[in-house]
Amino acid sequence: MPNVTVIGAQWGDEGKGKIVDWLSERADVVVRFQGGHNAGHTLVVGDNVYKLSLLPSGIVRGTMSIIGNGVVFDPWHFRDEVARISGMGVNITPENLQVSEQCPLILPLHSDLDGAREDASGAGKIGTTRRGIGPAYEDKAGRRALRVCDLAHLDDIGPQLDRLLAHHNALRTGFGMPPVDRDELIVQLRDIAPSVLPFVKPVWTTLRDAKANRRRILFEGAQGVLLDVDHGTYPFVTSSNVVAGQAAAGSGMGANSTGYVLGIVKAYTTRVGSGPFPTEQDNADGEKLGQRGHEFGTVTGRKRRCGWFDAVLVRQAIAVSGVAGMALTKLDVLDGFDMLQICTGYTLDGQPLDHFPAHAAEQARVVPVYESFEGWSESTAGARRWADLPAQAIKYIRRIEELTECPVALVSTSPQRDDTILVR
Ligand code: 2SA
Ligand code: MG
Repeated sequence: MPNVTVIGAQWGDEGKGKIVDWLSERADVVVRFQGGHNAGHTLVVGDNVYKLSLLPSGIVRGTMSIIGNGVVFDPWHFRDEVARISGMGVNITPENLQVSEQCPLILPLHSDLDGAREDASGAGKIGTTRRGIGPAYEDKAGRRALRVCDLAHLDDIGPQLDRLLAHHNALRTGFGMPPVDRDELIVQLRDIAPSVLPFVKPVWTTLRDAKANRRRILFEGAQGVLLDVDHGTYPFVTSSNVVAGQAAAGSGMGANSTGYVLGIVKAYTTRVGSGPFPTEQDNADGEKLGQRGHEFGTVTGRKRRCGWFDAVLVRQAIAVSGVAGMALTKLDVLDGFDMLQICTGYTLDGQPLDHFPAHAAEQARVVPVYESFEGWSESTAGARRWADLPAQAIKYIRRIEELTECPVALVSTSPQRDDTILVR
């Protein structure tokens, strides 16, 4: 296996955790390169269900796991997630988990601001996870952020902290929140630093050495391309680049190191949070997809919106992210539907449109053009061979390949990792 970059090609929750787990058996290093503890990756290993938000999925198998510089890092969440997953019997040590010195820290003031903004936005709210992701990335770009390396230099933190608090206290006043207690924040940072520092490394050197030794590196994306801050349904997006190109910048490797790009694609569509969703089914079909697919947020428990497969959106996500092959997940959720629909194009104000427009108001106005498919009554759950799939399911998959102009490399038929069909 060469290096592989795994990204979500829809709005997240495509089942990346399972696929990364499946691939991590063949990898020597697993790296997260964007997002933070807003991600929710579920891994089912035998009877155990592991829910990861910040830790790379490789950790469950003991594979060397790296949190790259592109991740925004909440040290308290880190401590708690390490404790929770360790408590399930997973061995987590500085030998198998490393955190970049360069990650911006998510502080309590970031989640305060995330929540206050959402509450103040009324109908215009983004529907964030309220975990401070956006505000932390803003401070990184604004050159105000505290970073993981600052935890080792808390005596010298004054000027950077002053710059950060000058900005936040002004905002907090505007949102009716009290100013940050500077001394208390320093106490909190002193308290948490020992839980993080043993894991902190210049991770780019680990990756450089891994490359020199021809180790296989797996880059684990979070969220999905339609939530990318540039290519997604702006402003209803997350605050990082989610596309495969970010794997290089967010880990400290060259663009020539990120390898084969595998796009994870759910056999239908879901979205959590606000924003346009052309194929949404706010009806019995949507309910059935949600129930059969257990479509609730891993992190927040929020009910996900559900709808038909949108080939226009996936084709676009594949193009902007350079996806070489797809892993099609949750096919079994479609078992037993009489009819299935695939969106093959849109109309906008009566005119045909072959792509998703950039403008939010136009995104909200596009009308899907559907192609109908007869469903299948057989169960595909747990199928492990292409030959075990019903003819109608194969037809559905082949049509998705045609419409998205991308081959299906893997099909996933249950959350269990071995229920995976290698197509080619
Ligand atoms: P944020 O918190 O600033 O990143 O939110 C901005 C938008 O990004 C969406 N978003 C997500 N969408 C799907 N899954 C995500 N992770 C968790 C999961 C979510 C959960 O895997 O289940 O548990 O609710 C995720 N993270 C961010 C978010 O809904 C906003 O639309
Ligand atoms: Mg998820």
